[in-house]
Amino acid sequence: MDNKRSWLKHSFGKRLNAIHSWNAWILLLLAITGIVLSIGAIRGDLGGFRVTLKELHIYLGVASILLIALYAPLLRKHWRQIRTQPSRRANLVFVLALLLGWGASGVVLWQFRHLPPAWNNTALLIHDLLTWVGVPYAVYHAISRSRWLKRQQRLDQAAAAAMARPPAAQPAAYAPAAASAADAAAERTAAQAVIDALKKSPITRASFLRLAAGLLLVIAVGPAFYRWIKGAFDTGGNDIAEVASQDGNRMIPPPTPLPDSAAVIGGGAQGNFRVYTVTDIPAFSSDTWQFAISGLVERPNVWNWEQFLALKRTVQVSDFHCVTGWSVNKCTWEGIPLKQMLAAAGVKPSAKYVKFYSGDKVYTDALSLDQADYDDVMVAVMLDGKPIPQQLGGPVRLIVPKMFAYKSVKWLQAIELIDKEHIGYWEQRGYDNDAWVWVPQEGV
Ligand SMILES: Nc1nc2c(c(=O)[nH]1)N[C@H]1C(S)=C(S)[C@@H](COP(=O)(O)O)O[C@H]1N2
Ligand SMILES: [Mo]
Repeated sequence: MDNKRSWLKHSFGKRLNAIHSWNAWILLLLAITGIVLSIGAIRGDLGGFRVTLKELHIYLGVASILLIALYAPLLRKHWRQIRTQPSRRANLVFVLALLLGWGASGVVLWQFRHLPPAWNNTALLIHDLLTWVGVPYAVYHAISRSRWLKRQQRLDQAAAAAMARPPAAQPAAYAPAAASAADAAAERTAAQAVIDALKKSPITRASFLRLAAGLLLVIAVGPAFYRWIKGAFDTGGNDIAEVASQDGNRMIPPPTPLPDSAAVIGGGAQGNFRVYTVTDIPAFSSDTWQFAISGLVERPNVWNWEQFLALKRTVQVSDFHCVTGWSVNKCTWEGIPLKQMLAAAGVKPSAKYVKFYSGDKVYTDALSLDQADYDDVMVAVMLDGKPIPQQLGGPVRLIVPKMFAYKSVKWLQAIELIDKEHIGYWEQRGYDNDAWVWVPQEGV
């Protein structure tokens, strides 16, 4: 109450200034936490801190929305105040659009559990796009309005004022035509100086610095932005081809696709995978690669690549959802249904859980036997008729379509039947052990 009264007692200008600087600080922290969160390659280094960081990012986002609410009552007066300054008005409209867009898409991403994956996907796209545009804009805005640049601007103005002062009286100029040759030479130099000054481009120090800052930003951010745009709006799964072209796996022979897989019955994956790993990306060769099933089973088994390729495979089309909001729809996966593998191995009655080991030697996850019994849980070998690229978990990865993709262990090399619950890599670091993707509830 006290706070509220003192807030209202402040002058309009003071309140605006306070909101402006709070907004700047919150945006800075949001940008830092958000960008760190979005870098796939450092997920492993962040570990459990990632989850804390995400919470922090959400709190900051909520604070930023509250700040807009605090600003809303001042908007009309502020708008009128800057009516003669179109660049300020443009800036205000742009910044408000950014903040509202970030806020709305952020809330969707935060509440993803209660929303269809398609919403998530769109929200993430918007959130990312606004970040690509907004963060460089904010940096530019901060530089071009900084005290440092304002000082340069004052220097420019001072210089211009000096130029405008009339030159000191030059008695020589009024001398009769009998002027000496030396006087004529001096006159020529002075005249040339005027012409040179007129030839100089009107770029002032301040506008030059502003231009340089803008250019540097474009150079720094441009290429990455271009790559992101290309990936984000390319729904044909081009990225998979690009990722496949950099494959470091040497698996010989390559698997021969089944007819459904060769025909890509799903029509081709829609969307782009973000390559996630918590270790360096491991590489595999068919000379040494092995796959094992063991633990509480009647018939433990180990296969080499050729033997593994002889196992009976099926084809399924399913969607792939990461808990951070992106999805790849209509993936045509070919592989061995987990169910079939478990049946062949003979699960002992004492077994309760299925544990999955990645060839990166760090990542693991687990399913209960009930969960493992879903028909679409697959030990996948091919995606859209091609070997799974190394970066996407090839040669063999798990696919659990009904759950968030942190269950879909990449570089899968071993399955162990166990009797105690195992908490997977990300679940140990704060991810929900209940990984079911939102599904429309029928009837109930
Ligand atoms: N070995 C391993 N498997 C993993 C991960 C990982 O970091 N390492 N990340 C998981 C998460 S959170 C997701 S969203 C998907 C990402 O799959 P992709 O890298 O093929 O896009 O893999 C899952 N499986
Ligand atoms: Mo994920």
